[in-house]
Amino acid sequence: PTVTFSDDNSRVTAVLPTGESVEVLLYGATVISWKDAAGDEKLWVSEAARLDGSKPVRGGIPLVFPVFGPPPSQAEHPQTAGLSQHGFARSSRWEFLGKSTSESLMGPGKGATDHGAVKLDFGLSSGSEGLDPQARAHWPFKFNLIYSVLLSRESLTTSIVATNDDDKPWDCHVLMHTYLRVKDINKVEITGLDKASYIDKVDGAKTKTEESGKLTITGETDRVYSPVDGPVCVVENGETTYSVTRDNLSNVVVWNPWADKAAGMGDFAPKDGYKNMLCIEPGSVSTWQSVEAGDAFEGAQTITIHQ
Ligand code: TA6
Repeated sequence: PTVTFSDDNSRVTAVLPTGESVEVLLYGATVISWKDAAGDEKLWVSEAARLDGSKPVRGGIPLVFPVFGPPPSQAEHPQTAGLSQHGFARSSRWEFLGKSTSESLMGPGKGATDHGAVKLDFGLSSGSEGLDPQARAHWPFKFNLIYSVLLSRESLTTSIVATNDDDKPWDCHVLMHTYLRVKDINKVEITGLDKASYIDKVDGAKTKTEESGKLTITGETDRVYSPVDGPVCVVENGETTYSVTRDNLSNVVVWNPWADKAAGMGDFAPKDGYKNMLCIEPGSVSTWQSVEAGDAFEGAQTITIHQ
């Protein structure tokens, strides 16, 4: 595998010998591209996405920490009330900590057979000079985040270790806000959510149960599922194109803004782009994860592509 930095040091790209690639913006440690061996892009990034650090990226895989959604009120959750929507991880400049290739990942000698896998590590801590000022001002806890992006021939794994370096506990949400690229949202079904309960944020945040084994997207959809374990799959035209598995992340958010909300987002382009994207967002967001001093919260997703 080769790992290269852009001229302006804003992003790092890894390419496997068989052609698969991943590109990560240091701003937010945001994965902004993931291509298969044929060069087909698997993620959706808005054509109007800011990639200059002026605002979180509209697309790819923004990382949500320590709060999911709009900040709670001071009364509800004083710890995170002052933060902006989805927290500061996606709007901070992370450090590139290094790469490891398949030998070190899979054990000696295996790299040759599996045509390589490469893991990129990124770090952000309370002492980072790239930390979004909102964090220091509104979330004055000592923490250390390590975010890893592991590219293999048929999958992408993103994982986070959030360590509490303070002398008191703190709470967090963690979520990987993944924009998957789809050919036509009207031909998509999502499986693996049957019987799962969910909060329907488009319908008064009511708690409902997913009855059908196959969820279709026919309008604005914004649901926080608490599914059982097992993969959540995106099926297009009857063929599974993605399967998403989670490690220690109890929720899956399914979001598509549809036409009106897409029209209202300045950085969402083209406006009919909602037909080509579907957010499947593994996370732990329905309850606060309380991390004791010295402890860590760990969570990961693996997205497997099916040719
Ligand atoms: O993905 C679920 C969600 O919380 C939606 O409610 C919508 O707000 C989306 O995230 C995008 O949020 P953003 O802050 O990136 O515009």
